[in-house]
Amino acid sequence: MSIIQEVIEKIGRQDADQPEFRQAVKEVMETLEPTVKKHPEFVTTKIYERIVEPDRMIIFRIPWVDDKGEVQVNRGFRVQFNNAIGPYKGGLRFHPSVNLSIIKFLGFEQTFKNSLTTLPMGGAKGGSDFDPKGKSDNEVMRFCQAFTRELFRHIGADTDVPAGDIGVGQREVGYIYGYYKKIMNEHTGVLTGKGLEYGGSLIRPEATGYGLAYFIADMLATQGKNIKGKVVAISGAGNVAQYALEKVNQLGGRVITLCDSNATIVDEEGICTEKFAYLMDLKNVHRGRIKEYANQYPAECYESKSVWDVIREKGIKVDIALPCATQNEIDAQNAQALVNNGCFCVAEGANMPSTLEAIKIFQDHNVLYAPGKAANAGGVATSGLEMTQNSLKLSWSREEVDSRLLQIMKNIHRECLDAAEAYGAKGNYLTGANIAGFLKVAKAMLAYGIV
Ligand code: NDP
Ligand code: 2IT
Repeated sequence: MSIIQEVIEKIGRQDADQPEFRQAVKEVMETLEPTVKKHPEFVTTKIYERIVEPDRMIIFRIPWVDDKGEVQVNRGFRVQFNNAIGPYKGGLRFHPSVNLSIIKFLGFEQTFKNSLTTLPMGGAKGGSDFDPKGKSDNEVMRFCQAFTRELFRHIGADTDVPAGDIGVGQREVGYIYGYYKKIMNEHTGVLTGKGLEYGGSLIRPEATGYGLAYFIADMLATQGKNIKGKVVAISGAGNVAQYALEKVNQLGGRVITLCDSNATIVDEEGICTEKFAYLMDLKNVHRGRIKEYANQYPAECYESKSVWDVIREKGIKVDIALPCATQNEIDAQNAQALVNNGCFCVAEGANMPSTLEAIKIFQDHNVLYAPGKAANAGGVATSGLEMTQNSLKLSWSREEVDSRLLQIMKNIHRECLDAAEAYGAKGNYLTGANIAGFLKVAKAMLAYGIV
């Protein structure tokens, strides 16, 4: 049996109760097969076995007091996956579904993603099963402070730099950073995604969505196409979805869908300028639900259905699909429906939104398919730029950060294609992203010896 299959089987046995982590390991490891022959030194030093094992996993109790004076207890996580190429770096997720499997898969993916950005950042992820929905600002603040009371001892500007993810945006980063600053008495850039007044970077809020659109533009260009006039389906209605929508609009595409965990809206005319402003206000100021959009504008609203279910059931034609909500949102059935309806490009704003079976369908039908670790890397890359600005103790202009983001996305696109070609999988962005991300981390691990 190949070393790759041995590693997949070992994780299958060892982490049998961690389906998301096993899925991420299988997706990455299978594409690394061509590296085994070219790098016997990785086999003898057991790089493949070592890279699927996190450096450490921290799990802790978070007791806090709600507005009624009742004590609540949540579970906190920080998985420091790999710091071979730089300090641990990766977001925090607050969502009731959070468990060790999800945080491990995210930390594993982050390791390769961060490597692709070309910036010196290792991989980590953290979070809690805390549900921010329906909580008051004060409850969110007390929770964030309780979370930080344990997290603070594990992070640091040169050790581990958290940021946002699902359920963690600028409000939560502010509370966490403010409490860290208070107890440590230091103002270093220990979190990214901060507000502009206290060390945040311009373009960080926009970066994941903008970067995703820049990446698609480059993919389409390889086939002599562009975004202008294309019909685009976006899922989610949060940070990534919002700014992907804005940039696709700017590039001339027509976005017709959005969703949250309660409903999907379809607006065939396109969610353009004035509607975008309404959406930003609805989601970020009022923290409302996406179904309210359909009360404001002529749009269809489908309760309890994902964007991909609606596209399949209604036979809606889209050219480009951008899943920007959560893991495993596109299964085989919905992938097949996208292909049947003429979709020719799928780029992942979310982490691991396509199941392994869905990915196979995209690839078998020659869909331009970009995995999240390449297509959504603009967010963490701009976090890296925030860290640089914090170290330099200065702030770059919007134009400066945006042009660096654009260049990084172009580099990632090129790295994916070059690695895919060098390892016999021309045009395969998944194989290219995984191999390019892996090689840098593996070579650094090799240099350190057995540690
Ligand atoms: P937000 O919390 O801002 O938004 C998440 C959106 O997805 C919301 O509309 C939410 O709906 C929906 N959603 C979340 N979980 C589910 C679920 N289980 N079922 C249905 N809908 C769901 O998060 P982000 O936009 O930051 O993150 C979205 C995705 O992008 C995640 O996969 C994240 O890991 C990834 N990502 C984020 C980056 C960033 O910089 N923020 C960078 C790279 C990747 P509801 O409000 O109903 O929960
Ligand atoms: O998945 C991701 O890349 C993020 N949530 C962003 C992480 C970061 O450190 O900016």
